[in-house]
Amino acid sequence: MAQRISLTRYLVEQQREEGHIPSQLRLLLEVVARACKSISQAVNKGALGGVLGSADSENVQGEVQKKLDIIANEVLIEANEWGGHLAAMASEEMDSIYLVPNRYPQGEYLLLFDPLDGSSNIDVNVSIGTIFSVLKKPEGSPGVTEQDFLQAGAKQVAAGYCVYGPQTTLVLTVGDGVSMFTLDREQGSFVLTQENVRIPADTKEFAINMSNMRHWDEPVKRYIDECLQGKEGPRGKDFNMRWIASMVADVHRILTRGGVFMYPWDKREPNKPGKLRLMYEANPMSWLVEQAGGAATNGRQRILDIEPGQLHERVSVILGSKNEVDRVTSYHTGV
Ligand code: P6P
Repeated sequence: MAQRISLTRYLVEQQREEGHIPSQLRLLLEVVARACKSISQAVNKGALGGVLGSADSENVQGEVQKKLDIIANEVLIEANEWGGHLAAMASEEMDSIYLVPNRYPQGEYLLLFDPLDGSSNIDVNVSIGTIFSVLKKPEGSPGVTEQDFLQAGAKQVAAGYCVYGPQTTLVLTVGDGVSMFTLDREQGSFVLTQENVRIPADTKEFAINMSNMRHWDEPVKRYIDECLQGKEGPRGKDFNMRWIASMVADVHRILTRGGVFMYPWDKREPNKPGKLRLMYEANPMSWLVEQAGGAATNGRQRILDIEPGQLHERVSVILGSKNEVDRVTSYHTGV
């Protein structure tokens, strides 16, 4: 049987051999992984754990929070605040940034996360996940403010997600490709199950919420219409559609077998660039996709080049198989 490589060993070897991961970052990633294990256990209890259903509260997005949203957020805060590797955290579930309390040592990293993405699926037992992004605290800034978090996605030093599905799988990049680790529940450890993940440049599978079709702008309507015409149409091939309504699960499928995922701007909220959040959904997922040979744009520009103006700002997302993303982008830009 092939030797099992744990997440810890993988990160130590990345640190030692590749010099990609300073020890503080390695420690941070191990803490995040342990927090994801705890979240996985809470998710897997479901109704038995009394964690289903909604809390009677709303988050900064104005969305009703599920009990598990709050639990997952608390698990990530409590796991990460004392380790000495972080200066502050930001979460989809918190209006403002969370400064590491003075009683703990301050570190040089900033951690951003969507603690439980896809929470509309929690109560119906469909895969959900945690998305995280790591930035470096800007040099010289004495304290930490929200402004320190407003860095383009290209500045990330680590990004990943943990999908809570039939398996619990941690997917990670530190800028040297994408690796996947499956949770061995008996051992309680994440085990390396795939390295150098690659997304095929072409695909026959698109992921979009078709019920919004009448609200899309023309380039998206053109692209999807051509897919729907199948082999008789201009694409000359039939397409399949998937929509799990859980970004982590949809992106995991794309990293595993290719495809294109789209949550584009639509005229329901004309003043919002899109539904998904830039800092802790689109940026980490876009870096993972690019590190696996795919592409990610907002229809017009590379998502990782977008200079953020606000912590919770939204963005239109088109990501996945490079040739398909390039096509959709060309329909927007005419290039
Ligand atoms: P809709 C989940 O709420 C989420 O933020 C993403 O995970 C998912 O891709 C999208 O929203 C689903 O949105 O409008 O199809 O329910």
